[in-house]
Amino acid sequence: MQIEVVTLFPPMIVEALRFGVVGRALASGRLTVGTEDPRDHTHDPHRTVDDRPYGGGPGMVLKPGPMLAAIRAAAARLPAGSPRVCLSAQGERFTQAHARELAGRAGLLLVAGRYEGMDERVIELGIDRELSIGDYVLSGGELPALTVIDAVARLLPGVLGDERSSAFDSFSDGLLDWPHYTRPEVFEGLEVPKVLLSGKHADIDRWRLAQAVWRTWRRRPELILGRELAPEVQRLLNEFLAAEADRGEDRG
Ligand code: 4G1
Repeated sequence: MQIEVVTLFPPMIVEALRFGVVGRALASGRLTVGTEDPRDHTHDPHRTVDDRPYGGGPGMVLKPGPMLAAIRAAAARLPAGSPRVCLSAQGERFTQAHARELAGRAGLLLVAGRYEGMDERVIELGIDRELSIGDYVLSGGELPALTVIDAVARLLPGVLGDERSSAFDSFSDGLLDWPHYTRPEVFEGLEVPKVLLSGKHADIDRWRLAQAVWRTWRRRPELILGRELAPEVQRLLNEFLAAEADRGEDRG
């Protein structure tokens, strides 16, 4: 897969991608990431990329000319029809479903903003969709772009060990993780749950799934409500709810 990022700070993207799983995806050539700097598409001596907002107010806005020229230059290196995505707080919330969808494409263009954001006409002319990684104020779209690249890269064929990808396609998909433990067996007086030491793999699988279901229900019920559940997950949830009702814990 080929990803191009339009950013005023190319090293922020390139340097951050050198490590771990994504670093290896790049080294193996399964992923390539290029950058395009809007400053290289300016024509004045100061290489100006920002200007004051029409209508007044604080802050600066990215000038449309250099932004759109950079988007077009980056898009020209990608397969025709590659999605052009702007990272912005106004976007749809980025989820694993978006990551899966984007990982199925041969190319992807990501545009990171700075200052107060982009001239709206750049979005109209050069962007297909806007994605947001969450509701907080940031100083730029680079970390969101890196978030999307990381989530997408791990879904590319051959990037992860197949053990893990297949485990995540099973019914635990869409649930929070179960608790993890490694040696030592007792740490600062806290023991590893006995079942994990039993060597009974069916029991261990059941325990992990139960932990994932219970934790998800407790911490992120919206991940479960209104979703089609695997029968195994539904059964565990029903057991959990029945036990909760018995203990009268449904009042909080
Ligand atoms: C209005 C958050 C503005 C921010 C409301 C999530 C935040 C890109 C994201 C902002 C950005 C809220 C994101 C804000 C983002 C131009 C430069 C836009 C940075 C910028 C809640 C600043 N997911 N924010 N504006 O943070 O790019 O993708």
